[in-house]
Amino acid sequence: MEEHHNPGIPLIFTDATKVWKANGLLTPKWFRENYPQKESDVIDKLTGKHYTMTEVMDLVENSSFEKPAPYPLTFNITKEIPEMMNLLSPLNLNYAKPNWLEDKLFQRGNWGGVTELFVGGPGGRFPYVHKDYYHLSAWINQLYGDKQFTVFPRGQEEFLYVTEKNQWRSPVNIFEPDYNLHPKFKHATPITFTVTAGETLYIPFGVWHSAYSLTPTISVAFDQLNAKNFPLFMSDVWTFKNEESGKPKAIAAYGYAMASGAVCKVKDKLASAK
Ligand SMILES: O=C(O)CCC(=O)C(=O)O
Ligand SMILES: [Fe+2]
Repeated sequence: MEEHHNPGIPLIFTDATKVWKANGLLTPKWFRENYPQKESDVIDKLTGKHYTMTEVMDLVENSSFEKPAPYPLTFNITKEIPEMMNLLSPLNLNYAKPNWLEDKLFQRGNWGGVTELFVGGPGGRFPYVHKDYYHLSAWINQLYGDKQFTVFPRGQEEFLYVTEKNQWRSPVNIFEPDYNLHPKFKHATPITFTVTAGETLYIPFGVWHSAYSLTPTISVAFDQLNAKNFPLFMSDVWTFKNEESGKPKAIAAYGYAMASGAVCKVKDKLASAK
């Protein structure tokens, strides 16, 4: 926690996914054979339809650095491919604990408790540097191919031109920075590294990051919430709900989340007392 979580320095677990049946199993071929028609979250701008798994795999296997496939191409595993969850068990890898998003109380609220499949091709860049909504911590499990990540340790918001308006996304194009427009970006000290099949990347909550697919890649990402990020999470619940649905709904959601957090906190205490 002191060396990685607190300063916002990412951590790679080299073999945590060995407990998952999915480890070594998930390949483009496997998805083509098992779920050819599953629909991606992403819409093909030409046809107006969601890309199917077959189309996604065609896109990433034909992607190149000169002409990259759209990135990210995602699938909501929790909702669209729930039968895959048994290949990802225990979801927490026995490391991402405690995780209140695994509790039924938080699975109702749609507060980021989804397990997502990310598919990419060579040259595919996450469109912006960002921090994750609701201040959740992210666990990104690379199961096929190589993906490069860029992470900014805590305290570099100024160099990323984070403002009230750009609270979640930086306007800086970190891949091709324009130093005339963003001169302070010169002072940023990003950490750039590659995560390969079988490895798990932990990005602590509130830490700014982006991704760059180097080969056809498949990863499974899930989020983590517990007592550490709960206060920031609650503040986001209020802000997002208030903006989205107004004060009465925000009060209800806030109350529900607060009570759920209190229950999870007690459950943590009981579990650690065992
Ligand atoms: O492309 C990736 O693997 C990173 C995705 C990410 O940072 C996100 O969805 O918040
Ligand atoms: Fe993210």
